[in-house]
Amino acid sequence: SQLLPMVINTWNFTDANAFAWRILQQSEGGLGQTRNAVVEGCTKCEQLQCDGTVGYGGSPDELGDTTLDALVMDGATMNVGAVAGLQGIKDAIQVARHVLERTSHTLLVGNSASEFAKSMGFRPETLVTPESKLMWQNWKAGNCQPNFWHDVHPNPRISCGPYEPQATPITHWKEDRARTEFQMGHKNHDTIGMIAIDVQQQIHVGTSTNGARFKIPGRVGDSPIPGAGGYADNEAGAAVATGDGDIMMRFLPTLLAVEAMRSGKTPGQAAEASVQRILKRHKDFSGAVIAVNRLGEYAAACYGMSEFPFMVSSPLQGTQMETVKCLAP
Ligand code: SD4
Repeated sequence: SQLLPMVINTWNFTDANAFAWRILQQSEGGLGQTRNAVVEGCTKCEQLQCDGTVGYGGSPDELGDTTLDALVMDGATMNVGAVAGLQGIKDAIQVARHVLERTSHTLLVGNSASEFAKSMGFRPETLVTPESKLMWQNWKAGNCQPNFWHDVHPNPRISCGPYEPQATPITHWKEDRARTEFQMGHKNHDTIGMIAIDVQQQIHVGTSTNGARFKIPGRVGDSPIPGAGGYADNEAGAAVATGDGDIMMRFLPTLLAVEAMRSGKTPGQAAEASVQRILKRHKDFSGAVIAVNRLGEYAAACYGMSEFPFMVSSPLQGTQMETVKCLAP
């Protein structure tokens, strides 16, 4: 196929895509390089703090801390390595790769994931920056602030805190600490989800994010969950998702998309069906799904914004940004 090898990822994360693409070029047809490509491509975003929503120094939680979620999935073996709520280590997807390659486990969480990372030689560092601290202090003080979606969303949403107890206390919750049902902070998050395929149709998927702004500590989104934030199966294809993880993860949208392609749907039909599945039950989510079949044919579907940009590199077109119009409400 002239479409392969290829690298495709969510949002306008050009540098991450170009970097992954360069890694695929290190061997003819990208052979054997797809894991390196997605891991190094997502690492690039972590280092660049893409959109403030990947890597350190973004999306402070209620206590002002930044924690990271990441996943790597190998479409040949269906092996997965993932971390969630990783604290104090910047290289989330590299740690996820270590979970994949050095353990028999799939997902490590929180402080224990950090301990694992340290045992693998990763250096502990604070993920808090002056910017993330200020963002958190403003939120604590109850000041509204525009979020990071402003360039892609027609109506920038405003996030405001702290959470109010509900009028009717939910008594079974410890300390009556009920939050407002809807936290505006959830509405800004631009995960990188990346798919790389070589000429032999070997697929890897990677994701990395710092999750949702002002989340309750311990909150984990879709990104490190196989089938939610990303999924790969060499026999069918791969998909990645971005957006409102709290909602999306309930529907396993990337598993749905891959299974749709397995049963003969085009990537376009698969991506749209998976977004429609969520929409059927939730009208107030924003998100996007990219689907790629094993031939390298691809498509994206989205909802809750006007359009969704994504990056594609392939032999025919080099590295380019594309956009897709989102489904109408
Ligand atoms: C999350 N889905 O933690 C992730 C964030 C994201 O685009 O996708 N941002 O909810």
